[in-house]
Amino acid sequence: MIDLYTWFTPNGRKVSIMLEEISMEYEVHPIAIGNGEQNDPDFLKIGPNNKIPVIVDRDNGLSLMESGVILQYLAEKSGQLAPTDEVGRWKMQEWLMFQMASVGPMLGQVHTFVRYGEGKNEEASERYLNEGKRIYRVMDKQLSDNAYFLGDDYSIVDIAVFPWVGRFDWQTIDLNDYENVKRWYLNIADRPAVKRGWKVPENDQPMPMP
Ligand SMILES: N[C@@H](CCC(=O)N[C@@H](CS)C(=O)NCC(=O)O)C(=O)O
Repeated sequence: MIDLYTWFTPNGRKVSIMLEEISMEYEVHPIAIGNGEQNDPDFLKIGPNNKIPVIVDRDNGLSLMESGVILQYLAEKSGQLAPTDEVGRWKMQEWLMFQMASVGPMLGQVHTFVRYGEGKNEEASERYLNEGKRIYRVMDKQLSDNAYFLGDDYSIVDIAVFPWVGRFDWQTIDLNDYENVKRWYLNIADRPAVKRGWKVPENDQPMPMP
């Protein structure tokens, strides 16, 4: 049984989608980041970086922050959604680090400057939107020869990237400009576990469709 501390944001949704995919039992503890609940002293004991998501595994008492680590932990615990051969494991690290270091942080800046701060800082908006578009081109190329980021098999890398692409509307990105990303997105959006995980914690945000 996993305790999941989360909110309906891209990083939070990675973990709820993963838990739904592997059918692992979990209890949701909503942390309303807009109300500052991530700064609560009790939350900081398990999430010292003031951010969701965080999990606690009741089987062994382990608490983990950082979505990339949480996804790997759950893949290992369930024996699902991660390659087990040496080359496959390194390619998984490569693309997971790309998500954690580029997709998330840069598209997060696009949300900050292009959506929330629209018109306030043109230089920052342009810089991050250009970098965001470059990242979409990298993803489009990787998905041009591959059904999923790691090839033929759906994995935690796809789960890590999906909720970020799932804000293409906020990013003013037209998915029709990235046809391989669009095909990949529509395929994953259709998975029942992904639809369930998107709704955690309960929210009425529709999954945008290109
Ligand atoms: N590198 C972290 C980033 C987590 C993160 O940025 N979480 C956001 C929501 S998507 C958050 O909790 N923000 C609250 C805050 O910054 O105060 C991860 O991947 O888990």
